[in-house]
Amino acid sequence: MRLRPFVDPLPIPRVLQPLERRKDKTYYEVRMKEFFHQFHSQLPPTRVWGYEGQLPGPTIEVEEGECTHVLWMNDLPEKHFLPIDRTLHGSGHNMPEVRTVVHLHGASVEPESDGYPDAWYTNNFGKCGPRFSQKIYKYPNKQRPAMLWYHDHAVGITRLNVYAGLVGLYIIRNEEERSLNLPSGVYEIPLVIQDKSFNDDGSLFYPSTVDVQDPPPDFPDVSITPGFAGNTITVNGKAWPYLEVEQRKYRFRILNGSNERFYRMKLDSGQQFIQIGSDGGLLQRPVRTDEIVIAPSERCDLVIDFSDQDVGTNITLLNTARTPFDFGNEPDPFTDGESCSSG
Ligand SMILES: [Cu+2]
Repeated sequence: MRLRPFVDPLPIPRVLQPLERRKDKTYYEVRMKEFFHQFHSQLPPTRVWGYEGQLPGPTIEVEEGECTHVLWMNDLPEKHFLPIDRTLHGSGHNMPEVRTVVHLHGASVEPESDGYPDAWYTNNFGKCGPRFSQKIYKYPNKQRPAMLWYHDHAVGITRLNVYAGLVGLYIIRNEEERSLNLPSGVYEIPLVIQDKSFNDDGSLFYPSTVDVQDPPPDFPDVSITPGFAGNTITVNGKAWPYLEVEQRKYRFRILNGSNERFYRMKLDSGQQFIQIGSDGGLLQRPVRTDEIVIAPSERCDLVIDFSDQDVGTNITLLNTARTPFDFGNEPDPFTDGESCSSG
């Protein structure tokens, strides 16, 4: 089925409220769940996994230096709904199918709160593996304001769990950044970009058979897929959404949450982006640029000025990167060549 682009409005992930905010500690609880999510109004609801039953998960917003504790709870089913590649390290038949551990990407933390791949835990159904289903992680947030992201990191199935929807944003702020008067509130828009592919019944597609044409005879255990790029670009959990904007400046905080797809983004209006930040926070000074390349896991912080645009103008955010980057297939202008539109 060919999905019509730009029919669904861009959703904005809600900001998660802590259960407790004290002087010395802020405490959050986040539950990983299976649920059904509609990626496009032409698609039926799709089985996904997400934090707090949302895709992307709720955004966690903290102040620089605010000591934050998060209880990450695994409430997922016993079986994975995506095909597990048993040839990958850490993903053998002796392992519980559903393993999770949360990594806050870009955060400076103690090792026991890092969420390294072998620190996984199960939902406690399994007979093997550690007998617990939750962990408290501590985030000191002693770093510059920046947009980080949290995502699953379990050994051998990280790519499946992230593709299933275990993704969310984490924003560190401070007074100094607020004093810069950057577009904020409804004028600060997070964009979580992920590529997906759908089966005809609306379920998520992920390769389950070896896509190497002639597996070497002496190496029969070849991995199912070295990498996977979906043909449908979703932003904040919607396929090709649109955003209505006013004639003013907006701040866009972009995460590439795709498995292997890079994006080379530009605006079809020929406008420039004003890049103000990247993974680690604000740049020393703003940079004007015609296009932005963003690799998986990278973030970029952009200002786009719509004040010179006429009312009713449609502007499309285009992607021109080849996949695999930057020698594979050219993007199809009707599918992975566009990500969202504003007008
Ligand atoms: Cu990461």
